[in-house]
Amino acid sequence: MAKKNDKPAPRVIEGQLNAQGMRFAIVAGRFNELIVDKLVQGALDSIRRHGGNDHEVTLVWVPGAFEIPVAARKLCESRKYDAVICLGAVVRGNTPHFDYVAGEAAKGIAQAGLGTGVPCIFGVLTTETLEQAIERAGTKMGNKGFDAATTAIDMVDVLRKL
Ligand code: INI
Repeated sequence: MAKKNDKPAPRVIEGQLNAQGMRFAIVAGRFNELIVDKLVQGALDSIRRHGGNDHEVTLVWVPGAFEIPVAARKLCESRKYDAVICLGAVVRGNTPHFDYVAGEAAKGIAQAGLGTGVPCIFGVLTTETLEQAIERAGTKMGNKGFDAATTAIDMVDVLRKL
């Protein structure tokens, strides 16, 4: 029984990590494909381990991270998916236009989600070196693709409750 001076508890809304019946699109940038393929495998692993099904996943490859937003936006607008998971690897060592590629990818992915209301998840590695990217693609720093898919599952469920 509540005591006289007890403060009321807040109503907490949060997502459950159950991907059963959820439909996902994954957009993957082919540039640095060896790394991005590991992110894709990580994302699929998360979806499966949280009760999702490969039959509910569509994988779309685009040339590089710069092209992810236009494909992500179209997938969001199709209303066929509960979330769109964007995966890529932009490595500063590779290019003088790192900031443009990484910046446009981040901005465009955010706009696709905000403009459509479909959770559009930023799973693009932006690192100084190839080694740092490898560390985040299933070696000592985990797998950013797994994390991105887990975030997608969380967001689908929490948005359904709002
Ligand atoms: N695309 C990436 O996904 N990662 C990179 O590291 C990268 N570098 O280094 O240039 C990259 N460039 C290609 C870019 O995404 C576009 O595909 C290209 O500019 C054509 O629009």
